[in-house]
Amino acid sequence: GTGKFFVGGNWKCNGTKESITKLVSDLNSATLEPDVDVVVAPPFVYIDQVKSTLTDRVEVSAQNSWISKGGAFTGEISVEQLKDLGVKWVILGHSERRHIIGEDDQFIGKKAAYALSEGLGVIACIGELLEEREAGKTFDVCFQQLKAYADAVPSWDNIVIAYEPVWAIGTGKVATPQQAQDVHVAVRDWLKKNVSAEVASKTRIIYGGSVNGGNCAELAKQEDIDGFLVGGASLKGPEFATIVNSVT
Ligand code: G2H
Repeated sequence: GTGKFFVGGNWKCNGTKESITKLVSDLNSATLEPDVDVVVAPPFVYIDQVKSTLTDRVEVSAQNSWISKGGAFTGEISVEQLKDLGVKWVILGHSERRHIIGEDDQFIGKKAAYALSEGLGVIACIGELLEEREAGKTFDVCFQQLKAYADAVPSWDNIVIAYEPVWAIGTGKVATPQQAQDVHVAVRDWLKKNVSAEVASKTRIIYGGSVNGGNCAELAKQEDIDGFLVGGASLKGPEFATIVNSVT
């Protein structure tokens, strides 16, 4: 792998004050391999609760952020507000926001550029739909999504790429280690040709889509898998710790 292993827990739109109290307490008492960046992304409304109770060992991410400076944008959350709460990362371009909410490449690219300009790290998601995979368009789709980030951002220093095939998300149908590895290699190759050899070798490419305590070890062995973005299994503290500790 490339650089430090990175494991993010994307809690999505799940949890209550009570369940999050339990999850934080389980994370605080878990043994986490020291050489792994660990990040959790609670729903906005629980970020402050998590920040004030979770060990500093684990950084906090948002699941979205507004495209520019805050102001008259009803219902949005600004990067400045996230920073005020001690948030270090933001997940952008997640397939649920692309395909359910309707965010497009350009909008996502602008959000990424703004978040980076304000000092947040960006977990930049990409990934193909099942019909796109079946039509042999996996690489084309991923490259187009990558290009939108590349066209918008001035630097890749603070970006982690999350490859999440949409057919594997929340379905229990995980990509095989080889399927994931093949796309990760293609992504790295794209970065090399279109950004720079340095960015290609330094940027962490993590896998997401039905990662759990049972399948993480085989995936983690792949040369170009530098960590995971975990949804469902990140809601259980001990299982999330198992995934963190699958670093090889
Ligand atoms: C993919 C992943 C986390 P899950 O969306 O981003 O979710 O692990 O539930 O498939």
